[in-house]
Amino acid sequence: MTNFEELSDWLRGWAGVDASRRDIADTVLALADVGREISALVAAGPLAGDQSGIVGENSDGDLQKLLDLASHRDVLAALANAPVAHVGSEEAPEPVTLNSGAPLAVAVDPLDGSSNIGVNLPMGTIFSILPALAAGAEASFRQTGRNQLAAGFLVYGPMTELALTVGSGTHVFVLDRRDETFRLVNGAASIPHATDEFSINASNYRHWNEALRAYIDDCLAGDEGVRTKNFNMRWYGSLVAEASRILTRGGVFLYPADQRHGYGDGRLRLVYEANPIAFLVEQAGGAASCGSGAILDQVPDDLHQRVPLIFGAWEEVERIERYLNDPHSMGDHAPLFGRRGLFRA
Ligand code: AFP
Repeated sequence: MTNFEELSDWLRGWAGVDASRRDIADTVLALADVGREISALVAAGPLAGDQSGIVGENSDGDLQKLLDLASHRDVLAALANAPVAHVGSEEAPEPVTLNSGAPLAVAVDPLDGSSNIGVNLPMGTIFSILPALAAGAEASFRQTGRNQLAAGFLVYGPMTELALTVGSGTHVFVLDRRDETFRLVNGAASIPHATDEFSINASNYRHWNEALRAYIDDCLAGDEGVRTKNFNMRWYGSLVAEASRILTRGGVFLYPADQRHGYGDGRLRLVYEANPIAFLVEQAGGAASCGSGAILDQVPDDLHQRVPLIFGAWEEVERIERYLNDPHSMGDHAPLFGRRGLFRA
């Protein structure tokens, strides 16, 4: 007999007799159920057919793969039976209305990390639960991240993991394959305030601004440079896998704005990627910034808008903000411009 509390019991204990909390609990359970299904599909790989076939483009020009659309379809089907009025999905140009008058709106990336399909690397599903506004779907997805009632992500990796916050800390559950139930393994995820591990796609180095290059240069210089300590680097190509690692052992993640066409606000989307991650991270004692302010304070003007995303150890996030906004405050630096980075000839 296991002593790890089941997700359904934990949610029931949190919700009690509060009708609004029960609506949130029912919605989280619906998402956990569909996560279980997507996890099985991902785990089957080519045995479930060609999941990586390109079938179209989403509104942002990202290629859509069969598994992207299957996940989107399954999430909509699951939420149709939950107290959810509107769904804002990465895979649909406009919000989808499911149950008019229902109390909740859900923003979702049905399959994050789809560039990892077919190569046995982690993927996931990210969700943000908001109050549905009487003004309708568009308005419901233009609320700041501070209005989120709950947020979470599933990681389809060696473990199928659910990270969840309902505003009282960040909780981590793992799918027990013996009885297909999610069980609580960490009731209070906590991100250390300092770190020596950063996560960035270094192949974009030449596209970053000088301040960001300076920050990464200083990390790479290790104990021979101004940071006086060595750093490690990780990049999984999957936001949820990076976020899971940072919730577990700390670190800092950066997907900054860069000079490539279409990347002026980075790659990640504010409403259904950055906001839920930021809620989970802040609830775990970390910080999440767009480079000039808290992610959760950003006011969306479009469901699919992008935002630069820096999150994790709050001391490191604050340092990166100083590089970006007050580089001369970094004191013991040669002028940022003309610095020689390890990546430059
Ligand atoms: P995909 O879902 O299109 O693979 O994008 C995943 C993602 O949004 C995020 O999960 C990763 O951290 C990031 O993109 C990877 O971006 P790069 O492919 O530019 O490294």
